[in-house]
Amino acid sequence: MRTIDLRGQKLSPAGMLAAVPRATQARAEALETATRIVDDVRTGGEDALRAQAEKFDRVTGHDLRVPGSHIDDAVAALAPEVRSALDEAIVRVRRASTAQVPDARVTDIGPGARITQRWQPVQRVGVYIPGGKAVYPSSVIMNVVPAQIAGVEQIALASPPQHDQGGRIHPVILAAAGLLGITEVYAMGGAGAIGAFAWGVPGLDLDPVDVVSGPGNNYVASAKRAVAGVVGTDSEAGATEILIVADAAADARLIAADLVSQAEHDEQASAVLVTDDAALAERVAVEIEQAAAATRHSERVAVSLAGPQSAIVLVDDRDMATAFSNAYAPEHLELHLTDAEAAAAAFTSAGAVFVGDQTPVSLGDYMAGSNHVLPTGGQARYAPGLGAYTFLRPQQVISYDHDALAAVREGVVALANAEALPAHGEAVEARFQGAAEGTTTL
Ligand code: HSO
Ligand code: ZN
Repeated sequence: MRTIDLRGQKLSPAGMLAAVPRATQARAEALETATRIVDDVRTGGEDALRAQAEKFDRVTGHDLRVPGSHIDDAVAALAPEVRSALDEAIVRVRRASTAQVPDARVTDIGPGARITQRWQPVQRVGVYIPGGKAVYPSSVIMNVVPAQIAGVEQIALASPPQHDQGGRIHPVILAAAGLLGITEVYAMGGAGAIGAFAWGVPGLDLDPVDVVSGPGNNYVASAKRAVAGVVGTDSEAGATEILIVADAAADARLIAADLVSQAEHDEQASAVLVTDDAALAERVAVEIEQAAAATRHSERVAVSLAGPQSAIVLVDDRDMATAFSNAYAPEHLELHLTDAEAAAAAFTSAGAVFVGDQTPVSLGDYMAGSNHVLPTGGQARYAPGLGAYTFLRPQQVISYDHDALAAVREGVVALANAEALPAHGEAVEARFQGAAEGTTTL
């Protein structure tokens, strides 16, 4: 892992970003391919999905709609410690997701004039869970629980059929769905699954959904772009990122462990340490060599840590560390600072902030109660992670009575005339003329 010394340099946010460029993905080609696959499903339905399963998953003759008994079997087959961990994670994510549902709010605009802001769940959601190199039952929880807490009535789940499981989907993914009471599960993968959710598949009784959520590779992300405007989608999750800001008192061993933990996901993962203490930087450089060599996925980790997207960054002071982190807007930010609680307020751009050295990202990946689907690639500058609000639409309900309308009657007419839309004004005037005059209450 390289060390970049930015001390003494007066860098703009863009200059800081240039020092540690993120890995980029080839989007144009993936979008073209994904669009073709999604269109195939729209026109070819079940046949197209089967052809795609044969081509991409090497699976034929499988159940596209997973029978309920398979879900029950998967739950029954869960190892007890995995089952209780999933149960505990569900309880915790439910608790935190509940706090994400805003109460309706009524605002009195004037006498007899009221606007209610309420939050409506979408009716139907399709959750996509990948099944290739990365098999994450925890992601089932992170997508399904917020949707359930939001009040979504129908949740369907899709995951690729596995060649080595006789065309069934990964058993622990299926079991996690079962624990959450999901009964509509499809063995279909990749861009085709996104197309099936967006357009529906009549032959399978699969109705189109309102929102598609869930992680996936470049093709899945591109498929979500291809169906934008047809369905809502969550934000695109790219390669995992961890940025740690640490001071002189930080524990180098813990920092190395946490950097390696996220590098384990992907060769493209970014692992960045930002510190103003050169001695700590040296200690971490030593620790991380050892930790990276000893870990099970050491090859993948080595590629991630050696890449230009990973670095130890030396800065002048806390202010510069904060500025760097806010410019970078990491998916995960860990604060290994003596005053971490107080310092957290200044770190405004991060998918999630992990405060203090007893709060590692891998806690958040499974058990903290927070969501692990978070914005990557700097999207944390403007986008949130997945939450109950992903499945909610704020909606304004407007209610005026006759007198309240009378109070703004002239203003509406004036603006309508100014826009050369006189019928707009006339619609208001109609309430004050003829039979309706004085009797209409709106
Ligand atoms: N760190 C990943 C989520 C995950 N980790 C799932 C383990 N399983 C992206 O936030
Ligand atoms: Zn992780």
